[in-house]
Amino acid sequence: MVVLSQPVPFDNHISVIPTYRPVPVLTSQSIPVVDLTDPEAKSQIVKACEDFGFFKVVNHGVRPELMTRLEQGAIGFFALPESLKNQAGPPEPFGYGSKRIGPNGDVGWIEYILLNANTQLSSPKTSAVFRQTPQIFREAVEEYMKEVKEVSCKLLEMMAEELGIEPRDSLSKMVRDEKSDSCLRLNHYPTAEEEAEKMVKVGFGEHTDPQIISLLRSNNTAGLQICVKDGSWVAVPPDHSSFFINVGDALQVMTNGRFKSVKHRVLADTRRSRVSMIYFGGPPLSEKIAPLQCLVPKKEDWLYKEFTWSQYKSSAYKSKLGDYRLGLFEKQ
Ligand code: GA4
Repeated sequence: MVVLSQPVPFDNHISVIPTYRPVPVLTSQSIPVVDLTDPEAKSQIVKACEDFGFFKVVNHGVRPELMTRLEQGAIGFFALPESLKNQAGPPEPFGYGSKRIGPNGDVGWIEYILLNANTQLSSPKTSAVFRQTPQIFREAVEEYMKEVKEVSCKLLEMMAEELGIEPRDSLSKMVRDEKSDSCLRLNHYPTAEEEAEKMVKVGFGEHTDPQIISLLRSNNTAGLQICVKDGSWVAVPPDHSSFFINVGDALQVMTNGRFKSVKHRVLADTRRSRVSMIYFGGPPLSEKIAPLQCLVPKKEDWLYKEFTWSQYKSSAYKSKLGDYRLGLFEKQ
């Protein structure tokens, strides 16, 4: 592996997309919105996971004050001088990163902090994040992780019930496990006012999330786009009070392809900065991932081979962001 010691200049290799081809904006009619207090919520969630692998959740129970507190803390960190931020980087994969995403040459118009949900206190790079920030930031991170983990587990239990998966906690227990390999990503997509108006920068290139489920919350700056069934990209209107949920690769496998791991990307807004926080609910490293027996009893009907989460992760970290990672695990 080639290790670059110099930072990549801001403009180098970051893809740009002409803005004269605007993508359709998903309206509240077309984007699935699930109110968690609605008695129909379970069936709506399953339909959204089948049709889009993506939906928005309202009435989720996470305190708006906590969301704002975490956002403010993240803004505080990103406002620090580069030299201090760099003490928490480069990410391995946890810690502070700027422009480079993953170890294989992907770049974006972004800076970020990646935190492991379980060992954040013991990793040297993430301890450096908290050394540079006030104690209230660390507290906000911890409280937030607890609350979003609960929402993730609730969603996974609602899915399991609707799909008839027994026991009901078959999916959620992987995320609830104290060894669960979950993480939190805090992203900052800076403004780019000096840039030519005709082009927008790719903040985070197209990819699917490897884990089971992702919960994204952003400020009110646009940028997130999802790829729908016909292959076209649609812009998701931002909503700082809601969560946007992505089905991840592991859930696609466990449902034998019934739920789709949604391809998504973020285009940076040239005038307004975007701050997002994403919780990725993942299984423990030793967990075996395969289509669930109760959904697909006959092994010959399985579309995927069984693998451990640790095997999937190591292959993911050998891939480029936009690669189709599930290909390696499909049955011939
Ligand atoms: C995409 C989803 C999450 O942000 C992430 C990313 C990870 C990283 O940034 O370290 C990866 C990417 C993500 C998938 C392929 C590999 C790993 C960068 C990369 C090129 C934290 C994750 O789990 O997978």
